[in-house]
Amino acid sequence: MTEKSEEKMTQKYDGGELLIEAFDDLGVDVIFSSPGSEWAPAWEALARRQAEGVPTPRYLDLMHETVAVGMATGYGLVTRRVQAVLLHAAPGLLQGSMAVHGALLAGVGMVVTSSESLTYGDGPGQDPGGQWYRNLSIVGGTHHVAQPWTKWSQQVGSVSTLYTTVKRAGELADRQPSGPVYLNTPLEILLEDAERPVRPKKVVPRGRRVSVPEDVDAVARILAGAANPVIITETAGREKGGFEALTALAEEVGIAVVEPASAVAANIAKTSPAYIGNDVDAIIDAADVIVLVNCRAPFYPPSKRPATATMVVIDEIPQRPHIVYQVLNADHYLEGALPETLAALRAATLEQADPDLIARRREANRAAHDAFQSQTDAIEAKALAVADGIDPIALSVKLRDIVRAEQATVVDETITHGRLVQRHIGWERPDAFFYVQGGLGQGMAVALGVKLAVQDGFVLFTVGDGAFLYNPIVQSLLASKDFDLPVLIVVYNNKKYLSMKMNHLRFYPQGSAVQTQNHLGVDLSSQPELSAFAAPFDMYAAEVDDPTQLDRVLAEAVAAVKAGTTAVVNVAVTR
Ligand SMILES: Cc1ncc(C[n+]2csc(CCOP(=O)(O)OP(=O)(O)O)c2C)c(N)n1
Ligand SMILES: [Mg+2]
Repeated sequence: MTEKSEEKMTQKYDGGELLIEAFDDLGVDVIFSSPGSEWAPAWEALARRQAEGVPTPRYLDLMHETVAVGMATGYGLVTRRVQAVLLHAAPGLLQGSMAVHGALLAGVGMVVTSSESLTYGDGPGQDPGGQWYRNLSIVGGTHHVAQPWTKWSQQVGSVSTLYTTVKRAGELADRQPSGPVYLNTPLEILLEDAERPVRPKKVVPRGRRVSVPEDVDAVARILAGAANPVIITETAGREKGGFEALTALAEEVGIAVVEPASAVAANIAKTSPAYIGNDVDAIIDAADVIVLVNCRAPFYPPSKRPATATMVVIDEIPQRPHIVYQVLNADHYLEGALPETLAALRAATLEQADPDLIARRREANRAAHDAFQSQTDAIEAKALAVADGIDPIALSVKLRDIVRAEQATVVDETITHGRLVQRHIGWERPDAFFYVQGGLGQGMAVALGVKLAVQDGFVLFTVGDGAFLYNPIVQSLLASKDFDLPVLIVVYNNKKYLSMKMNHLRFYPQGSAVQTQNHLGVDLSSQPELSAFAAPFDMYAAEVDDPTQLDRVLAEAVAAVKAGTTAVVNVAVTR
């Protein structure tokens, strides 16, 4: 035992020290915080460590809970490590709850913490402050509030169990399906002296699971004999190595890949000859084997199912506990870790399959890929020819050029333009695309968290005008400035909540709203110039509605971002 660890073990810690120690031992390297009065013990511990030069997680003060949680989500999406978030009591937790729910949907592991008082000033220890008595408490405790939208939620019982509970919470968050857990860390416990010495121990990586060979062989036999097998995937690329393993399986074994509009991650390159498009309905009855790879919700309505295809489900946790209703109709399950399972399946199928059949399937997939690509090219040519205004497809094509040139990562929070972003900006690399899951208004923060993770990498954030206005814009731009996180923000601005209008028209195609041209819940024409939010932060700002100016504006914006400042480009799109 080194002298240093000896000293560590006998030092008197308080709860704040234990919390930071536990985060450190979980491998947390950034603490995302939206401050509250419970965090003095954590700040003390951090300040002491910083003063003494002890390696310590980086601490970020963010000015809004959505920014703190959203950045943790973005950072976790790229690093695939458990994140730590400090919020304030019940109110801060409630403010951050939408983003925590977003992290639950996105499967990002994080330990979210905030406090409750235990004594309200009538205890023997330090006075927690009257605000806990008068303002902050919530009946049932904060951990009950967080329970429905976290993976696990608990109160820390005592200072003696704090360190281990925080580590356990992190390990729980990291297990599949990974997601946010919540810990109520009462202020009195954070303030309490820790009499017992800590025995610090780093958390080791989780163990991997594999499917047993018999299960893999059964599916390999089916794939080896299939005439027209198709993979549908939403999040294969969310697992480390998933993109590469899916690509190898699909291309080498001759399985077509469909990424539906519900895909939220880059799973296979849009240029892969195995990629045949986004239309599930087009293949559902023609395929003889459908392989769902990390695909929570393949068909809509859920009861829809293929006419004859055998359904294989490959997913470490196919039945996602946070989803209320889920229909998979599986004939076979493979539930090992994704990359390992796909690799084993590829090897086993290649061993059994007739090479001529595989060659024919690969040829057919390439032809389907080329046909989809020609369609895409034709759609783009038409959009680029529009002269009176900027078609959103034309904008997406220009952004694709930037993404390719800069090897950019795209964070997308568009709604009606989401399909266009996926099809026409697209992606070629693992982790090159993340759709923001859950409620609107987190995207800027997620993009900043992604930027924090990719460091010198280029980040493009695409967003509708409505979604942009849901974001804590000021607080997000401030975080961008404070922590030197330049991103390119492009608003697809149609001056409305177009999606709300489309929903209304679906239910009431000939209703009063149509007849009187009175569409409530839609109009955003009173919005201020959105790029003007950049001005107080000395960031690049531009508004553009003229297609002949778009290239210039985007080039200037890219140059600004590369020179270190965020750019807000507000593009008036035709629809
Ligand atoms: C927090 C939150 N509130 C409300 C909604 C409902 N909602 C979904 S899409 C949308 C409009 C988005 O507008 P915009 O970003 O301009 O996209 P467009 O519909 O114009 O494509 C709204 C209000 C939501 N998803 N999240
Ligand atoms: Mg809009």
